[in-house]
Amino acid sequence: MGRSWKERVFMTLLGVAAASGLTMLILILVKATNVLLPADAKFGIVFDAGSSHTSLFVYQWPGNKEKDTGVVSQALTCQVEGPGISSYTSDPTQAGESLKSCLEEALVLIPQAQHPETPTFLGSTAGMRLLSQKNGSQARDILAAVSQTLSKFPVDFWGAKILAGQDEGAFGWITINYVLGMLLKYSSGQWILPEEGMLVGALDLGGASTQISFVPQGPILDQSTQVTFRLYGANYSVYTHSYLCFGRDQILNRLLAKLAQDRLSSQGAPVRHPCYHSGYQATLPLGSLYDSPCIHTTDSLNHTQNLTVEGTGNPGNCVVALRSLFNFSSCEGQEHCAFNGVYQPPVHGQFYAFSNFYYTFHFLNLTSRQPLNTVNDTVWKFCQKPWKLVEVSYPGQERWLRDYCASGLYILVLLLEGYKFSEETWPNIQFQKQAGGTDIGWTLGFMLNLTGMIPAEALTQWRAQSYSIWTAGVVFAVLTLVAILGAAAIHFFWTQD
Ligand SMILES: *[C@@H]1O[C@H](CO)[C@@H](O)[C@H](O)[C@H]1NC(C)=O
Ligand SMILES: *[C@@H]1O[C@H](CO)[C@@H](O)[C@H](O)[C@H]1NC(C)=O
Ligand SMILES: *[C@@H]1O[C@H](CO)[C@@H](O)[C@H](O)[C@H]1NC(C)=O
Ligand SMILES: CC(=O)N[C@H]1CO[C@H](CO)[C@@H](O)[C@@H]1O
Repeated sequence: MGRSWKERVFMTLLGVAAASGLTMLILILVKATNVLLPADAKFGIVFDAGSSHTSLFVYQWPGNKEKDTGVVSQALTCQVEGPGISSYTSDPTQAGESLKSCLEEALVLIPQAQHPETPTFLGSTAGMRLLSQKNGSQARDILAAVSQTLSKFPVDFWGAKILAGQDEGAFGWITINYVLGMLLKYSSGQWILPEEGMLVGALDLGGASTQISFVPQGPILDQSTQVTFRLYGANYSVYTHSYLCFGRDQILNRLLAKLAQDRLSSQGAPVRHPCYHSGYQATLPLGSLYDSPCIHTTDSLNHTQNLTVEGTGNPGNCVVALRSLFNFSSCEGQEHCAFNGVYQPPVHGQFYAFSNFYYTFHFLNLTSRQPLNTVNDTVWKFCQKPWKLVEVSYPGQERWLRDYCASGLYILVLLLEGYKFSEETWPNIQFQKQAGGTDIGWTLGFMLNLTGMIPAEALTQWRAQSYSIWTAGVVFAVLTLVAILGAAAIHFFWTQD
């Protein structure tokens, strides 16, 4: 009788051990397949239609992890041939045609079965903003032509639009903070919100506009410069402003137009350009300068005229000429004011400076966090080099070569006198094109926002699920162990009899 009682307990305990061991194995397998088996990658496509050219970006993320932070990576970039889409005013269909080959390249990379579910966007920036100011119907025609071309592709096309300057700044800020993992961190088994002080600001210099975006130390006193987000359960209040006509190309054109106008008194003489190297000489068509709404015509100018320009290589005079393109007097007597009467709280925290900030400083070898006086010296020395010497030193780079002096000095005037960075805050600026293998710009932030990939609320659900699997695993492990030990004990005493 006693024997069969012990036998039954023994068999029961073995049964429990087997069942609970099996359950534990299944849980481990579930966890492992989640981690090990890559869910099908998903893709998204964004066209960045800038004022001077268009780029395409393909982003990629694991299908089962879209709500995690920092898992979206850049899979491909493609530079569209030809000028920015805003240049196709006389032939809008060509604007659409120009985008085809990059999109075809993207579709080769993305598995065919996924094409229909690949969200595809086109965002255009200041070049189209200017065109829509100048001639709204031309801007609409171009967007319509572009949409018509892109909607013929087997992708999930979400449309082509002109981004507001404020969105361009805000999405750049989201991109850099997302890529750096500043919005959410995974640490010791859970998601945590990083401290606010870790957030970085974004400095973007496009062809036609420039953006500054950061979280200031104090409150933002002018609501028109504030954007607020709720990301992963935290609220962010970001200062952002976009200055139209302060992009690199527009500044260079405005500078030339200003110098040409100032020369009016001495008709016929060549324009002496302090930002071009000494010995540089060129004849430029004057008419094309006045196409832009950034440049105000004075009637007395004959626009069909060609302009003869001579470089003088004088960085001091170049800075004076660049300053004259800013309106600093409109900020006089106001405490938190940048230029052109725009409110700006004092810069705060680390900044990433990308796009033309990066390209210009990369050429000048100034992207390794050199101190301000080194940067100043380097730019001034470069400006003072004779054109002959510059030309032979950088063969094959003729296209922008004459402009690095002006854009280098412009960056210094903009950052120091415009945005009010100082010798003290200068080391907080990093000139960088990429972070974590992803180009810094507005495109990633734009796609994350539109596809709802950054949830407003915290990742509690994910955490709870992961936590309960983990707890259950431990419970079953203990149960298995107890049952096996129990069975062993019974067996031991039983065989003692
Ligand atoms: C805009 O462009 C169209 C065609 O290119 C032209 O017919 C029209 O007059 C322009 N409108 C303005 C306000 O310049
Ligand atoms: C600068 O801004 C002020 C105030 O907005 C304006 O009165 C002045 O005309 C501007 N100056 C120039 C040179 O544009
Ligand atoms: C940047 O560095 C490279 C390599 O050290 C050098 O050849 C080039 O002249 C430098 N460029 C400038 C603008 O100083
Ligand atoms: C900065 C920005 O434009 N954010 C937008 C993100 O998307 C939501 C809706 O999906 C908009 O309401 C926000 O304005």
